[in-house]
Amino acid sequence: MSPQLRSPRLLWPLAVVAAAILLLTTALANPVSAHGSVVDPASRNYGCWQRWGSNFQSPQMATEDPMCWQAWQADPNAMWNWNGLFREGVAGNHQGAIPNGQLCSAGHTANGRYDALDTVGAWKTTPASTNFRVRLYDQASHGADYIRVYATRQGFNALTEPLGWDDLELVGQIGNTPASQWKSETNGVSIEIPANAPGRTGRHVVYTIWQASHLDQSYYLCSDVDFGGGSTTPPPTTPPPTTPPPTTPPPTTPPPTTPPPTTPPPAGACTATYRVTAQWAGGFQGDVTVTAGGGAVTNWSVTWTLAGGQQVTSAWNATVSTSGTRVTARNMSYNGALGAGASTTFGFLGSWSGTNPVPTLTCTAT
Ligand SMILES: [Cu+2]
Repeated sequence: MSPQLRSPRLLWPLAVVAAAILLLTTALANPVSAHGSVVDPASRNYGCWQRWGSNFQSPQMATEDPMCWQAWQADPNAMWNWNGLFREGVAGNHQGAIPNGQLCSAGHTANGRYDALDTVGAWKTTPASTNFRVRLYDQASHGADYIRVYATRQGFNALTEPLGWDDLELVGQIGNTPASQWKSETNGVSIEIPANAPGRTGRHVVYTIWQASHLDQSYYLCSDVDFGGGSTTPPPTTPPPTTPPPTTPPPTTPPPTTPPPTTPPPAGACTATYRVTAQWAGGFQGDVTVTAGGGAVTNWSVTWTLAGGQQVTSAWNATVSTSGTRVTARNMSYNGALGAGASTTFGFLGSWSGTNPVPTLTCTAT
């Protein structure tokens, strides 16, 4: 994934050649280290690298892509190191660590290498539907403790306003997802996070926080999108959310387990409890805790019936299939075996409309 570096033309003025050699030297002295970024919709610096990495000497960058140009002028390493935009030791307090107006540089991380990504202006956008997916590419196979996707509120003007925390609404998230569950790539892994940002049209910023499962490493990625593509797509019929999305993070402590039934279940049996951990207009996150009964189990499955038009859109720590309104969740290879009384939890994202009742679960074990 290293950029194609082209040799400078012989007829170029000496100063341009010297500058190009300086850039080449800088690039070679700072090999791209293995981390990651949001590649679709492309983060600001990944997008610049994608469009200009193989053509970084072209003076056309200044006129065709002025935001990339100013960032390139400020520090070419912001693009060469498109995968290094992270902080360490934030301990989950993202808003405390990153001041308003500095969200795209992760609060001037890496000695200011990415500061120019905070510049307000006409960054190139990726056309997107308001029901979209964020693709995160992780070259280091860190996996995630969680990934949260935010979008700016309708009315926010990304061409004139610095991005602040109060401009953002949570529009998608996933929980703990080890790299083994991500899609394998030639160099690392990738994952798609479903997101739903109804009621938006035109230019917006999608902000992704990736809490990597590696030290306390958190990544902050700004992607510029054009919802509806600014074209003939009719405005969405879904009304904007009337309830604010949850601001509390999903709990990091396991949910309480159900009290043991008064008659101990037979060996090999299991029970399951269901909890909605977060809910917003049109979407929710759920956790299901599976607990083995009086004997060890080697595999389990949990079934329930969807009421009120719910859908399961993605899951982690279980394989979930839906047939009609019937949902079946089966263990992964690594969490099927449970000792007597032991528990494991899987999670999922769903959509809902009308009501979102808690279903009755059936747990089966072998
Ligand atoms: Cu890393």
